[in-house]
Amino acid sequence: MAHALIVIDLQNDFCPGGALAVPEGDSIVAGINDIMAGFDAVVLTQDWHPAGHSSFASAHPGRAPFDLVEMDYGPQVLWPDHCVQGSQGAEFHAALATDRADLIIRKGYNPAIDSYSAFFENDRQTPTGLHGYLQTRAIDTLTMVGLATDFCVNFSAVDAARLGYAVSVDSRLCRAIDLDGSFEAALQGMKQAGVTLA
Ligand code: VGL
Ligand code: ZN
Repeated sequence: MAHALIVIDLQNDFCPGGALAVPEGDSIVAGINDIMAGFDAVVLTQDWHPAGHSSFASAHPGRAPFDLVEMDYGPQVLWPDHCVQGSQGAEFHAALATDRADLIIRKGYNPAIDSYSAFFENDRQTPTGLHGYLQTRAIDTLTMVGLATDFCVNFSAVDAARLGYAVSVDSRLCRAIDLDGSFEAALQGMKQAGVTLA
């Protein structure tokens, strides 16, 4: 069986200077490039929102970025506008070795629902297609790295474990947003789901 590296959302808007910058988000790029050759497959995810996306605070009059709201599918943090389709902010960090990717999976393109996870939208049931891809390539083991530890990496890792993959998150090659204790909560949640934290 085979082992894939899943690189989550290493995009300009999540790096210093970007619209939703993760502290030191760019500091993991070189280390991620360095390990790519050791995997049977490399998958990149790309947060890819239409303008006016429902996860943007700007789409909710009277709301501010980082407010928590209740959507049909559950609680949702409202974010600054970020990773708008076709924008510079949605591009991968320029130093990321994107040529090595076998697959780039985009997520968050549905205007009405966010998608933190690489596997499911935030209703936790609408698939992105990644599971099918990995199954057809006989990949059963995943290492996850990227941004942000407490949101997209966390949701992706927990979903992967739930789907039956052996999952490890290399936290040296991840960085967190850390909103109201979200980093600690994510570490606990991943451990509980059976994710190995390196
Ligand atoms: C992310 C917030 C909004 C992430 C994406 O990549 O962790 N966080 N969209
Ligand atoms: Zn997003």
